[in-house]
Amino acid sequence: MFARVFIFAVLLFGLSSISARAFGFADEIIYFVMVDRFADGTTINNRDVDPNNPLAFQGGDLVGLREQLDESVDLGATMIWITPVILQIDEPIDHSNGQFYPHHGYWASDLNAIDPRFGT
Ligand SMILES: [Ca+2]
Repeated sequence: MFARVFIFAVLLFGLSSISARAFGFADEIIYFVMVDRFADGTTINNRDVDPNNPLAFQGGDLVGLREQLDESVDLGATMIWITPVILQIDEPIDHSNGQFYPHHGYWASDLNAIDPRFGT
C-alpha cells in the first residue's frame, strides 16, 4: 500500500511539475484565493450570507479581491488562482451539520454565467 501511495505521489508531483513548465508558470508565486472567504467588497451581492454559519456564504466577492490585490503583490505573489465564480446551484445541500451552500464555487449550474453572489 505504501509503495502505491508513494508511486502515485511521485507521478502526481512529476505531472504537476511538467504542467507548470508547459504552461510557463513554474517560477510564479501563486496565491490561492477562495473568493467567498477572502474579502467582502460589497454587500449588494450578499445572498445566503451568514457569518455565524461556516457552511453558508460569507460574502467575499470579486470586488473585495480587486481591492486587496496590492496586498497579494506585497506578499510576493506573481499570480493569483481563484476558486470558480461561475453560477452555482441555487439551493443548499443537506449536510449532517446543516445546509451546505456552494461557497467554494465547485457546484456549477451554468459554466457561461458569473454567480451574482461573487460580484461583477
Ligand atoms: Ca459581497
